[in-house]
Amino acid sequence: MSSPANLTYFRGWGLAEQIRWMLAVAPETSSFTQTALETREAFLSLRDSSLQYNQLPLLEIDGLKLVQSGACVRYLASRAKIAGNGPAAAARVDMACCAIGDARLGVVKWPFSPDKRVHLDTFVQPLVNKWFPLLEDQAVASSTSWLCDTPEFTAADVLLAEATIAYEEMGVELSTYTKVQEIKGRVMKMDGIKVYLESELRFPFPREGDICDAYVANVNTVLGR
Ligand SMILES: N[C@@H](CCC(=O)N[C@@H](CS)C(=O)NCC(=O)O)C(=O)O
Repeated sequence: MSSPANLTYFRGWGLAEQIRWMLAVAPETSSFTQTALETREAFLSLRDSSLQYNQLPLLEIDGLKLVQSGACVRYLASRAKIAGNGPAAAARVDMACCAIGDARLGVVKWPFSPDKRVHLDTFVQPLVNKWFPLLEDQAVASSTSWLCDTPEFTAADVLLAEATIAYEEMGVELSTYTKVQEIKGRVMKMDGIKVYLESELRFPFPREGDICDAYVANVNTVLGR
């Protein structure tokens, strides 16, 4: 890769955090850079030059300007050869990545909910109750140590670890999902992930208070809301 991949988003997690983990996990892309937009003007200029559907995140890699977070994850998975080997495994991995994306909706919406306790009780916990037992069952049924029954880890394991940590940051209790926790533990020990989590590229989770308010203000300024 001639120049490092660059990810453009806001100063926070949102739809970009899965992409950051996917970049971090692969040695070829772990030295990525990022641009956190601060102004409406910067967004409008970027929108006109680079955003195919007028939306962030934007991943610039291999001479491409990729948008749509799911497409970015898929590209990185395929590039790092962690998308599943062969059509059947690739479909299993893709299904799991999409399911984890559904399960993760509570993370994306979290900073924007005015009452965190209500959001936790009415939106986050029902999502967790729906998805984590299914993901745990899948991990238990797998004949390997990884979610999708693959001999090596895949993008689904990386995204599962990321979503689990995000919910734990909100104070959701997930310790009973023991297989999910095992996968999370192994992903967190991966070199690129360890470096990323301790680096300046990693934003704090906008749990509440100043960090949350600053993130919401950043998004609203950039999107002109
Ligand atoms: N499905 C898209 C959704 C992207 C999206 O909604 N991005 C927001 C920021 S998180 C955005 O750019 N909104 C501006 C707009 O839709 O005009 C993805 O996963 O990337």
